[in-house]
Amino acid sequence: MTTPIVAAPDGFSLPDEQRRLIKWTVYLGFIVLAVGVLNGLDQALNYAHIDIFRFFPGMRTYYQGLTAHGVFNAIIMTFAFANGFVAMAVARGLGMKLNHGLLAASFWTILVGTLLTAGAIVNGTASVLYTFYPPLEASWPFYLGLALVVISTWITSANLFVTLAKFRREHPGQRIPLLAYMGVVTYVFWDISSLGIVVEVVVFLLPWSLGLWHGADPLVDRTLFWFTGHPIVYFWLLPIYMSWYGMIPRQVGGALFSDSVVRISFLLFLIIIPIGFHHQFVDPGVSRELKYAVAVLTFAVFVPSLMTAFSVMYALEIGGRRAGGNGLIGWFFRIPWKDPSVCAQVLAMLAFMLGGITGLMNASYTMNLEIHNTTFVPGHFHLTVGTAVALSIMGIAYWLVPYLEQKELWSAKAGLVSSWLYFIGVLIFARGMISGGLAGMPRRTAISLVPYAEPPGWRLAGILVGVGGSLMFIGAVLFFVVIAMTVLAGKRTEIADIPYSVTLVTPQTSGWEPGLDRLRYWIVASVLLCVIIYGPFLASQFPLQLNVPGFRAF
Ligand code: HAS
Ligand code: CU
Repeated sequence: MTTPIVAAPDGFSLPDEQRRLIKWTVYLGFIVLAVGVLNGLDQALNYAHIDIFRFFPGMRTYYQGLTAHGVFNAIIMTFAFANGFVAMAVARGLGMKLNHGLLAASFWTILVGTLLTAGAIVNGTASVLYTFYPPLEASWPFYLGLALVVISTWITSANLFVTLAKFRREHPGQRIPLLAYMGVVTYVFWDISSLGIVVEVVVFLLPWSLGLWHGADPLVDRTLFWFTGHPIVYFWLLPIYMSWYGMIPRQVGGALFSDSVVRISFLLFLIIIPIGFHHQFVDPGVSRELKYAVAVLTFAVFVPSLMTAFSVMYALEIGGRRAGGNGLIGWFFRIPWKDPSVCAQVLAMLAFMLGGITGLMNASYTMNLEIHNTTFVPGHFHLTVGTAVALSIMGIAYWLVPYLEQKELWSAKAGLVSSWLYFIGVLIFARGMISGGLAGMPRRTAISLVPYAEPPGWRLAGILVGVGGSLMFIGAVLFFVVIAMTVLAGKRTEIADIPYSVTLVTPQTSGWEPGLDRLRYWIVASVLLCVIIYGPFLASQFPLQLNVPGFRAF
């Protein structure tokens, strides 16, 4: 028997004014993405020794461009997309409208935050990159803006919790529908994860930029940053998993084989938050034992992604076989490749397999010593956030924008060309970044300006990065054309519902499985592990050394 994973399987639509707010939240993400992507072209060409920085306002130097690229794409776009998409999916999953005041508050907060942060980057007072490590110092609007961007996600969380509480009151004894479950766990996970960066920015960096502290404590600030900076990557990823689990099976005519596997995978992400130290393997001042414990936990967080890989692959296989595909891999060619939404997301999954493998390499301590701070790392993360996430968001947009606008997609063909260009581009780009990194090419460096003879391997790597990055850029531009034309010139149509998956096995209401929905126990487990890993380290840092003066390099 197949069971829908939504509470209102026969259709539910959000009130128009809520749909409008969700639309503008998502569009804010797309606008920011467009600026970020433009700032990606200059970065990629830099590796091929082509310097276009001087031609564009807002990216006059390498570091200004890199800050814009990282902050806009990786922080603001992803958060805006999550605030809109996840809220919409939770509402749909529960079959209930959201709290309107909170939805509006979240939108305005992220809008003001974006304007403040963008203003500081564009006027050149915040070229501190997306990790903003002190003692590099930015002007206060940068930090305040980022704080507001994070607060907008907390407001969205509040909205999800209020709506879920109402659902539980009205449907006592029922399991949380899977689509809503994934969204709520994503935000609970993020609420805990974001505490590090909030303390760093609100307690230390913002007052410091206003002259209230006289210096910064770089190790403590870096540690707080990576407390959040690691799990942030799953806050980017989990909304995409919602689509891969909760929507893609439906879009390919398949089904999810297990409801519980999905919930367990999300709970594993929720529990394994405190592994940010794997970004600090080379930091002095962090003990060997702590680094070892975190390396082991990092391998553990590989598991829920492997579970996802197998579940989603099986869902694709069911769809492909139902469409007449057979043999070991014949089904793979029978999924609807002509649907740009499916095509983009399956290509994103393929890229993510390589992203996952490179992640495992990063996590291995001895390998990390080899590749840390080299271009290997951007090679890894353009396969993960840069493709698994970004290309999936483009794929989702191919049905989401038509749904939000009630208009037909402008050109499916252009969407397909865009997806393939982006995918082929990232493979070339990442090949360049990864081989360059293995040859010692540093990341975050204006390679086009290095005054010494390049070591072997750098030249070819740089050219591949330039060529691959340009293809990704062209693919992304085509995506924006499709979306803009859909909004401006799409034919009116009526799209009643979003795609949502069915599961082969009904969610159980007895036995151990309902325990997966008792979120408070899992939250306690998650917080406990954070305290065990971070508590002793942070306690050992007192009294804090707030004495390193800030400086502006660019
Ligand atoms: Fe990472 C650095 C380890 C995942 C993003 N990572 C970064 C940075 C970013 C980033 C942005 O341990 C740089 C930060 C900076 O600026 O310094 N990462 C990992 C590990 C994983 C991982 C172990 N990373 C991600 C994801 C990201 C992301 C996801 C963004 C969304 N990463 C590290 C480490 C560093 C690091 C170290 C520090 C490096 C350093 O020294 O600086 C794992 O979670 C990955 C698990 C993934 C998988 C893949 C599953 C595949 C799926 C697709 C299935 C395909 C299908 C189609 C279904 C196990 C789900 C198939 C069909 C067929 C027919 C085949
Ligand atoms: Cu990490």
